[in-house]
Amino acid sequence: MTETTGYSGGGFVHIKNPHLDSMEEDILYHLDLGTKTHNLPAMFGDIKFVCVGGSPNRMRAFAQFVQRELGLAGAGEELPDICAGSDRCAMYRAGPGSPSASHGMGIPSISIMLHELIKLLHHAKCRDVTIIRIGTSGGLGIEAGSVVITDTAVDSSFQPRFEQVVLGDVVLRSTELDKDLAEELLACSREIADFPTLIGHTMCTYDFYEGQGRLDSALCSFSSEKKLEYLRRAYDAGVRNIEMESTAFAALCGLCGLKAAVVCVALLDRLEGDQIRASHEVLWEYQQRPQRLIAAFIHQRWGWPKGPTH
Ligand code: R2B
Ligand code: URA
Repeated sequence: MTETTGYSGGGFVHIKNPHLDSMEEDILYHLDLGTKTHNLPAMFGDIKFVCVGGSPNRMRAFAQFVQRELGLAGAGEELPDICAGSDRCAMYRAGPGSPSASHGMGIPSISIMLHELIKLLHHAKCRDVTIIRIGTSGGLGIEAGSVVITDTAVDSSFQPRFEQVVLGDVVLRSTELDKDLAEELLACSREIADFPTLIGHTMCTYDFYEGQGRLDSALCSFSSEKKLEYLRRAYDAGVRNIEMESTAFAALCGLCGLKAAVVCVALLDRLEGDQIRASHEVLWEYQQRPQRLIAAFIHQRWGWPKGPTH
């Protein structure tokens, strides 16, 4: 069975679960929020834009960065973690109606967080929400430090699909992302001249080592030639970077009516090697590149005040 993306009218988040309506209370366990304990419409009803990324520290840095870049009130002050009661996810307000939240590493982690985040948007009655995942990745045939805007998330056979096992059956979900949003982001990148940005397919794997064809794993059953042959086939199929969340992200957001994009910086070129050798300073600067692009996007889309771009 294949489930495909569909946007409904009204811009509401679609929750495709009839059981939710009959629940007296919905506890969003990993976010430490709930429909009885929190006034979700008052806290989150103004959300138009959500940015998610792997690490709590990076998402706090992103919220602080956006506040600084856009000269918003509260810039420079300590930011409270909205999900402080949970050590699984962190959430910060990057500005009016725009939280930034962490999802951990890999598909199981991002799936849990997204189910709860999407229900949160539904309970809060949010409309017309855009969601962007920012992150790191391994590049394929591109310069380290390049930023890839994903047009299509593909699995490790280069197919645009996400396999979810439901009650023992495999359900195939489409991994379409919003093409117009990707183009809008690319247009914003032209304002930032000091790093390359491109659109390409992103391959999503279940593992960082064997799953991404690394030779430096604890177990390795293939030769260097086989690895390169696989990565070249991925390149020829249009893949320009590799990470670990994009197919699940694209599938869930698409099915629930959120306009979604994935923007990741490449920490290395996987055709050149496997180990991430750049210094902490260089990696820190690389990780700021997707954040700078998103700040330019927020400025362009919502007209927020604009501060320095770097
Ligand atoms: C990119 O980087 C992480 C692995 O180092 C993973 O979460 C991803 O998608
Ligand atoms: N994240 C990944 O998933 N792969 C890389 O090579 C680098 C970052």
